[in-house]
Amino acid sequence: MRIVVLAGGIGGARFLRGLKKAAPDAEITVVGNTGDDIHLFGLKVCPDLDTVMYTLGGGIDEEQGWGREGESFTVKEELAAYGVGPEWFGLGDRDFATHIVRTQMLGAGYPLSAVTEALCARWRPGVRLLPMSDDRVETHVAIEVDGEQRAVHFQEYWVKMRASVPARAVVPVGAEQATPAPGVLEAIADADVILFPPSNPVVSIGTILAVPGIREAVAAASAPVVGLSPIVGDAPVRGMADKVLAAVGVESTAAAVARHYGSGLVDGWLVDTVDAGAVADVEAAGIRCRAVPLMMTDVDATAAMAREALALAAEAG
Ligand code: GDP
Ligand code: FO1
Ligand code: CA
Repeated sequence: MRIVVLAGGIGGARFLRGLKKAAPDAEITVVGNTGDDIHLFGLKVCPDLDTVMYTLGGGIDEEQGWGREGESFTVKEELAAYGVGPEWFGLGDRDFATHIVRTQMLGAGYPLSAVTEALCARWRPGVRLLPMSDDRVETHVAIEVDGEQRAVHFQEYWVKMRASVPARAVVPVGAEQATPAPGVLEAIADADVILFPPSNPVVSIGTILAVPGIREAVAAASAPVVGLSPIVGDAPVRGMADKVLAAVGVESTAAAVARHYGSGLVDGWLVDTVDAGAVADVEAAGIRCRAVPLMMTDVDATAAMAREALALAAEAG
């Protein structure tokens, strides 16, 4: 079975670990978000691609959900000693090697998709990891500070500011000029099932869908599309999804996210059992809906979620 998953970072990566367990014989293609990418110290950092690669490759810092396990921060400390910032983004020594290899290959003319394939040759994530685009797309957040409007890079908004001020708008800069990476549209067209994991609907899945051609391809795909809500009990399980949903005028509920995607895009939607009251609302929007346990507490719990998503896809197919 060919499964295509549009994924961000931590939520998407953890879901993929369960999906691999639930469907060990499936060919899984991941279309990864690159809107979080940031250029630091002359290096290109791809947080969401790396989180998927490290998580599925067994190198992730499990408790944090991002970055390498067993990290040290000598390079970061030395950069700070030179007064070279920013200091608020935690790049570890092991992680730096990934960004050096990536930046070196990009500099030699390889597209991001080829770089990602090369890095995955080491990590062997067990899925085909494709960036959403080889072109540069960078998510910026419009905020208002002391009455003045400012745009900050998504990582600054989240990591430095902890999303402590309202987001007025979320802008995937460069998306309009970007084209899907090689293989992305073909994978979507050939898929038997397309899944939206419980990734951030705005800055992860929304950014992937903002690349011209991808939303259209998913909507036109013969495969059923099933999503899992990242919102449980009217709040994100972790992170700032509520803040960026508010920026796009979507309330932080499981049903509102389903409606935000729309029945033209998703055929099925899983909500957590605490949101069982939302099932009728989602079904009224023309989207099949089930309430099942949606907390990815361990791989087995996540595999159960993945099985539920595949079952709903089979029903909607
Ligand atoms: P990020 O790029 O690192 O933020 O990762 P993603 O965008 O892939 O996923 C972030 C989303 O995952 C957040 O909105 C969380 O609410 C959601 N999430 C994290 N853990 C869980 C979980 O156990 N269950 C569900 N349903 N959502 C989760
Ligand atoms: N997230 C943080 O909250 N603090 C950090 O210092 C941080 C550093 C970092 C370094 C490399 C990387 O690949 C990811 C990193 N993240 C960090 C996570 C990153 O902000 C992700 O984009 C988030 O998960 C939200 O998408
Ligand atoms: Ca991310």
